[in-house]
Amino acid sequence: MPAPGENLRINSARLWDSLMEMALIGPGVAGGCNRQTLTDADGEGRHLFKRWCEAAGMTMGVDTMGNMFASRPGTDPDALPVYMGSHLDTQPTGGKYDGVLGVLGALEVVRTINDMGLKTRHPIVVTNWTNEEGARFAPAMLASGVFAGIHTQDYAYDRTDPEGKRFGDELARIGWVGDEVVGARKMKAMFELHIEQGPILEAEGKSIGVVTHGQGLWWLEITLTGKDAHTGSTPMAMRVNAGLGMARITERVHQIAMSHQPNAVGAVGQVFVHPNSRNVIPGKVVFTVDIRSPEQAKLDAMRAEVERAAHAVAAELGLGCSIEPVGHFDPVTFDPELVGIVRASAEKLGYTHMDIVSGAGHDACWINRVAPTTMVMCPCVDGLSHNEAEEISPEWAAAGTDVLLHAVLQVAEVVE
Ligand code: HGY
Ligand code: MN
Ligand code: MN
Repeated sequence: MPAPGENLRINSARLWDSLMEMALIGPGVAGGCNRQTLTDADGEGRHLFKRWCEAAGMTMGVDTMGNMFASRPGTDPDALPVYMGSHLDTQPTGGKYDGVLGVLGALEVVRTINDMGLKTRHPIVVTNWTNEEGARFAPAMLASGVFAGIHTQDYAYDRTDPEGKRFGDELARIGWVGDEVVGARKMKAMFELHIEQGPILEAEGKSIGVVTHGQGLWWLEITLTGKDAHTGSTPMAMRVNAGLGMARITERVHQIAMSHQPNAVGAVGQVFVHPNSRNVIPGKVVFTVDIRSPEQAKLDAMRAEVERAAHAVAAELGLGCSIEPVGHFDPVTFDPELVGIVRASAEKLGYTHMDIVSGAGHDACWINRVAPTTMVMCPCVDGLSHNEAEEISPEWAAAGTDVLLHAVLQVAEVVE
């Protein structure tokens, strides 16, 4: 049967209503969301998503990492399913759309297929990946990483949050330890719809990002040890100031990223200062360096330069210095055939589009290791994300979801 014509579109109002309803769960303080992974709010959002999926006639499977898989049967039960999804967990000061658009957009695709009474040869599965953000439990994309065989489940279960709580204990506490073996599911293809989280699409006036690649990243956790001492009575020459070391290394990270322009970024986002008292020179600082590039050579060079700089600064200041990689993936090339299907779907639907490299990491980056995978992107206002003011237009949300609909239907093969 020919693929549906360009007049087949999703129900934009229904999608927007679902996005706004999900945003009420784990609300932030400035209009965004704080639905961090494995919190009660995450658990509540999962239950709502499950209810919606079951109301759309899907059956829900959950694996031992809490990954959720809502299945819509195909006419051929032996055909490998086509997956689409993203993540419902957010940053502490996250927006309403990062990840959520990819999960609820996929749900809207199924709702639309149901409305049209379409059947597909391949089953279709809507997915919510646990702990994509890595904000509470590093690294990012933890559960999709276990699914893809990058991490063991034991490693994942033993990851702790800043309060020392274990991932495995928190997953059990919210009641989302499933019974499926992680990674046992096989896929024909996986699509992830996501906001760009950068300024390019909006600046270029494009509604759709055809994602050909994803940049690689390193998260390097640096621990500097000095000596707690009185900020008033300790002579400057006697100080062993871990906070000063962190400041100098933060500046060096910026300089290293700037020296590798274009296509290189670097910053320090998370810092724990001990004892974090106004009148105590910090005797210990633990902070994470985030460096990224789509070019392997630049990524590797930046890691080496950051580590050299950290040890040099520590030596200057008489500090102890240890560096632990707590997150990493190399630059990603998505499946060229699926990328072509996304591009053709955007063209068929008359949406402006351009090829783009994803600046952010996504579950698709890991699933790309075990199944043909690609992404669809839509713009976001001012390219802003990981900020409660993150915003998109209903039109952009609909455009991305329309493209997802047509790409998935083509790969899942409409039969009647
Ligand atoms: O860090 C990232 O790129 C993603 O938002 N977790
Ligand atoms: Mn995301
Ligand atoms: Mn994010």
